[in-house]
Amino acid sequence: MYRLYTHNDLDGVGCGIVAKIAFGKEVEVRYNSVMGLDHQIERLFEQEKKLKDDFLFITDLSVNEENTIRLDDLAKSGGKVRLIDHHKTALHFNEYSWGRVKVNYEDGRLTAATSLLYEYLLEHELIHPSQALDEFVELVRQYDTWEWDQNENIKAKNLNDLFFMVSIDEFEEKMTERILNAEHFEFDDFEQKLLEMEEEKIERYVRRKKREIVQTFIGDYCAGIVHAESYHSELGNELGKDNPHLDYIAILNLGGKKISFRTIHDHVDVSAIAGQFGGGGHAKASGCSMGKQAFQLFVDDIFPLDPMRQDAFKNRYNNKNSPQGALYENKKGDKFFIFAKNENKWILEMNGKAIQEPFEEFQAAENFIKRNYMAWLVRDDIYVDFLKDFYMKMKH
Ligand SMILES: [Mn+2]
Repeated sequence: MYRLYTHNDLDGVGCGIVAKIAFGKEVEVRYNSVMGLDHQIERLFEQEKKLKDDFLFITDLSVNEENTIRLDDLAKSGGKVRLIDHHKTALHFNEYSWGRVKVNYEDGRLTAATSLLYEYLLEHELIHPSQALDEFVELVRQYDTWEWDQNENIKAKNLNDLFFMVSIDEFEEKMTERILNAEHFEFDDFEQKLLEMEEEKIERYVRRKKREIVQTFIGDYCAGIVHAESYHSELGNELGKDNPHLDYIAILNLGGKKISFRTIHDHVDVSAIAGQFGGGGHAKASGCSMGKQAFQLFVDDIFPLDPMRQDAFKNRYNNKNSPQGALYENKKGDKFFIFAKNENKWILEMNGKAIQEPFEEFQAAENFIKRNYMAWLVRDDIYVDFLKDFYMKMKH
């Protein structure tokens, strides 16, 4: 008997699907939340006295110290255990004979739990490879590592959307059957239609959230904070790209008492930020449960603050990166003007006076005023008035 304990996200369920394809009825699969796994493993050890006869896989998740000892004892007494994961925070399991943790492939691509499990089973000739299965595993990997975004592989994102539209059981059953019977992994017409509708719905949701985001400093980092129950990955990505001056985006789910952290930057490791609150994850995507301290910092302290003002987006004249100058304003009415003296010398004026040394890039100047003054790009009409004054002053 095979047993698989895995995560309840797409990558975790991808492991379940791969296991069902390999072992059919010979495997029992359990899907768990990050927080729920340890309890389930503890129960398994309590209730199942003949674990030594089974093969136990744990994928896409880590276990706590007590369960590590249980697993190690089981392995040492002849039981079969494998913990297969791709999270940096799980690398210490490689010290055990049963740990198989790998973050990158030799060529630099990121791994996923689904691709690692598939490769493990291939290597031990426990699964028959097929074109459709290869394609499915690669879609899951690209989604989980966010490589799909760079590769513009919408199919990978669609797979995750579909995953959230149906129950885990339904998804597992449908995908397993499809991979076993089809030559290539494809969506059917009905799913295509559903996915189009879902995409529009997500766009509207993200647009609404863009108007609710709040900016604040927490420690040394400038954070964007937003409340949202769904679409965390999409939100983290869109809000991050829209606001490159923010170090990371924190997405709060008060009902679930959870926080997700996302960043688009290499200089921030959000697994470390989540770690401060007892959570973990990847450098660019992580999460924690919302304890008292996190609630204080991310909810209570910022509740009185107004949301960030959005940059004007229909301008013809007042545009970012324009050498003639871009005009910003803040709540106090201060005006910020960024213009180019030459190719890599961007001057920043606040209320008509140059502040700071010139910046080498426009973005650095904008980051400075957005982080320190919460300024936004103003609409064309204000820009035109400003330029009129500017010109009049020069005449006198
Ligand atoms: Mn994963």
